[in-house]
Parts: sequence; structure tokens; C-alpha cells
Amino acid sequence: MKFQASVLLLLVANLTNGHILPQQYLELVETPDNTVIEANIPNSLMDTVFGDLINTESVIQTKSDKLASGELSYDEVGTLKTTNYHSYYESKKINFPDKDDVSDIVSDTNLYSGIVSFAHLPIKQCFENLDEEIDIAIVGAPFDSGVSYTPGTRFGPNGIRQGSRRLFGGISPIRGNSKDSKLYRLPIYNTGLKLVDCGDVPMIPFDARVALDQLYRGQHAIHKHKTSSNSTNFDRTRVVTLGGDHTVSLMNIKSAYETFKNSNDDGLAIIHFDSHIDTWDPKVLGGGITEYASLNHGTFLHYAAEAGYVSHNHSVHVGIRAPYISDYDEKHDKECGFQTITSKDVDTLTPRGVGRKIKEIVGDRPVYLTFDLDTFDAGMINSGTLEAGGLNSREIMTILDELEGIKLVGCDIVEVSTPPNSIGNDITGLLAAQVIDELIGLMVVSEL
Ligand SMILES: [Mn+2]
Repeated sequence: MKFQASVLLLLVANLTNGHILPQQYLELVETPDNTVIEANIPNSLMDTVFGDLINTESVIQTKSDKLASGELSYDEVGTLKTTNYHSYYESKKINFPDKDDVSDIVSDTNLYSGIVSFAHLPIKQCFENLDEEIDIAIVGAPFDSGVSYTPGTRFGPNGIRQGSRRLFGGISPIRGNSKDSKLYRLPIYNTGLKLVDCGDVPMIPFDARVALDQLYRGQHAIHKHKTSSNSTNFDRTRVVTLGGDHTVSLMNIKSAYETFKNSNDDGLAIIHFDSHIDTWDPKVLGGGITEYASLNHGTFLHYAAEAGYVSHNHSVHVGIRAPYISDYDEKHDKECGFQTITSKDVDTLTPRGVGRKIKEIVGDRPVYLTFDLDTFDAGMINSGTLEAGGLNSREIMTILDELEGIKLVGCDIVEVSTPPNSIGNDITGLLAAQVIDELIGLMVVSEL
């Protein structure tokens, strides 16, 4: 039997020592050995802090019932039984380590601490120390001397790294498009492959020719590294480049082509995510006034095709929606070897269908994937040339995951504009970092 005699015993404001004592409730309960005792219902710290707000009559009743049934005992709740603050805090005293003990602070374990690298990867000087084995290298290309509209992408590598701080191991529940996918729940940063952040190639802002040559030599140096014994399908380091305006991709593709071209030497299959075609004839975009002006972020794929880096009929634009300047642009684009999937094609094909179509186009050739941030809808990001009618982040993640199995030899994300004092840098960096995370996933899974 049980006595229903909850009594609010007291609420004491102990003003003499500056503490308000918690409410205590007197209860007569029958213990399992049939003894009736008069007891205070144990208070938790929450009870102490929130009082009646938490310790309602029904809560008191529940606790009383559990004490009576033996489900809850005073021994078990002893540490919660708080009759005054002093005893509670006395039991929670902290023991500080010895002053010479730094074991808990030597490594970067907070998502918001440490010297910022992409996804907290180790930072290496990769342009020398060529004996260092690297499977996947991140490198920044801070450059915006080739833009036709909004500058600011020289700050892109920093913006992407800032946006990547919450990428730190773990298992994404939405990686991979099905449970049969090798990407599904794959911890991409912890598979045994060696991933490093090589910092940025310092690209001078005053002469695009010198800057692009610096980038090319930086890429070439990284490509000299061998992979680790954990790499099964690649013997040279694969590079993920953080841009930079889209002009930088010409140097990235050039070095990747020289390192990974197949025996037929018919170029790399280029997967080009963008709202613009970027194959513009230099005479059309920029007017062909000087040779110097001819190479820019809207013409770099024209030059890539001219140089033989683009595998004809196995390369594709994805997300196109910006207007052609004239009909000639479309004709010239096909001559450069590209097929086109527009942003509205995503409506009819679905994101997974788009992924499947891209895979059909590139086949088993070595692939370079270049991702212009303006693939995203204009409402989401800061980029060199924003365009309405774009894709959202989930559509992009699904399309990229569907590419599982392609032979991805290199990739970049460009047109990430995160200049100082600009609203929206955080979300721009975050979305760019997420695309890189997806691309690293594709690179890692191609080793499995
Ligand atoms: Mn572009």
C-alpha cells in the first residue's frame, strides 16, 4: 500500500549564505520490505534550478511510485538528491591536470579551432618534399584576374576552407544514392588513403600569364608525388583545386592531362558543371583585342579543346542556362566536343537520371570534373557571374553521388567569391566545401 500524502514542505530562501535552497517534498512511502518511511523525494539538479516548472505534482507522484516499487532507490539517486547547492557542487569538483600535462590540447579536436585547412586535413608543403606519398591533395588557386563580371575569387580558397570546418570525419547518412552504393556510410576521410592540404599556389595579381604559369608549376609539382600503398588504382597524386576564377581550370586540366591521359591520348572526358558554356570563341568574348585578353574565365574551355585536352563527344556541360551571345556560340561549343545538359533538363531527367546520363557520356575514360559554383541558383551563393534558374544543393549532391565509379583523375571548384566584408561568404564557403566533400567521396570510392 502507499500513502498519497505529498506535502509541499518548505521553500527556504537562505539569505544568510546567499543560496536559495531547493524545494523539498515530504512523502510517506512504503519500501519493498514493507516499512513505511517519511522521505524527501529526491531532487535532480533540474528540479533545483527549475523548481515547480519541472517538479509538478504528477512528477512527484511518479517519483514516489518508483520509490515505493523499488524501481528507484535512494542509493541510485543519491548523487541527484540535492538538499543544498554546496553538497551538489562538492560532488562535481573538477580535477585539473598537472600544469605540464598538455595531452588534451596538443591536437586540433574542436571544429572551430586550429590553423584552418580543408576539413582539418594535415597541412604539407607539396611543391617540394617530392618523396612524400600523397593520394589526394587539396591546393588553392587564389586568382581573379580573368573575370568578366564580379571579382573576389582570389579569396575563394580561404572561403572554402572556412566553410569546411564542420567536415571532420564522421559518417554522412545521405552519402550515396542507395544502400548498395559503395559510398553509402563511407567515412571518406578515414579509409587509409593519405589526404593532405598543400595550401595555396601564390599567384601574383598583376600579370595573369605569370600567375597561371605559377599555378601550372604548382600542379606539376604535386603530380610528381607518388601515391601510398593504400592506393589500388592510381600511382600519381590526384589534385582537388580550390579556385579562383574559372581561368585556373586550364592549368589544372593541362597538368592532369599530362599525368593521366590514356594510351589513346584522346584527351580527358571533361564534366563541366556551370551555368555558362565557357567555350566562347575569344573573338566573341572579349573581342579578341589582344592575345592577353583572349584567355579568360569564359574562353578557357575553347583553349582546352584547342590543346587536345578535351575528349570529343565524351565531355559534357551540366546546369547550362546563361544566354548564348549568338547562335554561333552553340555551334562552336559542339566543335569543342561538348554535349549539354541544361538546368531545366534536371526537371525531366531527375537528378539521378542526369548522373546516369553523364556516366554514359564519359564511359571508362579518365575524367576531369570542373565545378563552377554558379551551377547553384543565384539565390544561394556569391560567385563571379550569378544566374537565376539554377540547381539546389541536394540536387547537386545526388547528381554527384550518382557518378560513383567514374575514373576521376582530378577536379576543381571555381568562381567561389568570398571577399572581405561581403554578406553571404559563410554559406558560399559551406556549399563549395560540400561539393568538394562529394568530389573527394568520388575519388576515394574509385579506389575501392
Ligand atoms: Mn565557368
